[in-house]
Amino acid sequence: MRRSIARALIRPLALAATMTAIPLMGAAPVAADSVVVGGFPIEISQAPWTVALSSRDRFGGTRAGQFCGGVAVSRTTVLTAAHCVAEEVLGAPANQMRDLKVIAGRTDLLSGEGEEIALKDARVNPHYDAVTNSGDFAVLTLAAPLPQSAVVAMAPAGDPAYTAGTQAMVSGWGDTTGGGTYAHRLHAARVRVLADDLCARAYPGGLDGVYRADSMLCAGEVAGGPDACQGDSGGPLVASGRLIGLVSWGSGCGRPGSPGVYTRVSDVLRTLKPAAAGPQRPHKGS
Ligand code: 4AZ
Repeated sequence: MRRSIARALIRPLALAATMTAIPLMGAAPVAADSVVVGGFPIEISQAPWTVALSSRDRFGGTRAGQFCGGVAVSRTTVLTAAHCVAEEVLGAPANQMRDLKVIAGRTDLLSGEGEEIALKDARVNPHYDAVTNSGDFAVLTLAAPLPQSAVVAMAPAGDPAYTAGTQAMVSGWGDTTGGGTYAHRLHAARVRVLADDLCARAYPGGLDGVYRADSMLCAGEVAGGPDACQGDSGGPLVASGRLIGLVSWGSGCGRPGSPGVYTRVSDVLRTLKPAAAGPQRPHKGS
């Protein structure tokens, strides 16, 4: 049981919501730490690259079907977490889901603001490892372009934005308390890039997962507090105006000694074929 609860804590909102044996309230041990995720509401104009992934068919319409976050890296390309669009979460391969959409330009999920865009293609990183969580990203191609103003640049390897101590901001519609309180307005939290050994020590392997510095990025506050949480997965961590991470996993939310773990965007760039990150993809999805 302990093991399965620990697994549940590093799964997206989506999987938690679809698991009957461990419903959302299975996240209770996190709330028992009385953590506060330490964010604040923002307007979408303050982080216009933040998008919501939605499937009303799969997750219900009360929060516009939101189940994960994503980030626009070109007018027709959105990055998200691989674990958000894995078949076990969606119940079908992402490319076969008719109502899988990206919601852009919307602060409040309950409003009709912005646009809902269908997908032309969804590709999970073929090197994604669901056991270690390494390579946790997927590339979504949109059926219609976003405004250029919604696009954020990806920080290349060696960018000083990856340096420990750098201030960054994470945004999403996920759990704001660690206890299953899902936001309907967009929230953000200020976190700091942390040294790899902090996460290596926090996550040496075992129940909570293993930190791999080549494909993951460690961020949060050493003392706990501001952090991403369930439902934020796939969303952006931005520093100095550039995308450095995608929300991926962690042990609980905002706990001292358990920083947030993000997909390292320089590793995404290294893995992607150059064409896949470009503004246009000429081929049609399957
Ligand atoms: C999740 O389950 C999740 N505190 C995302 C981020 C973090 C923990 C869990 C980091 O989607």
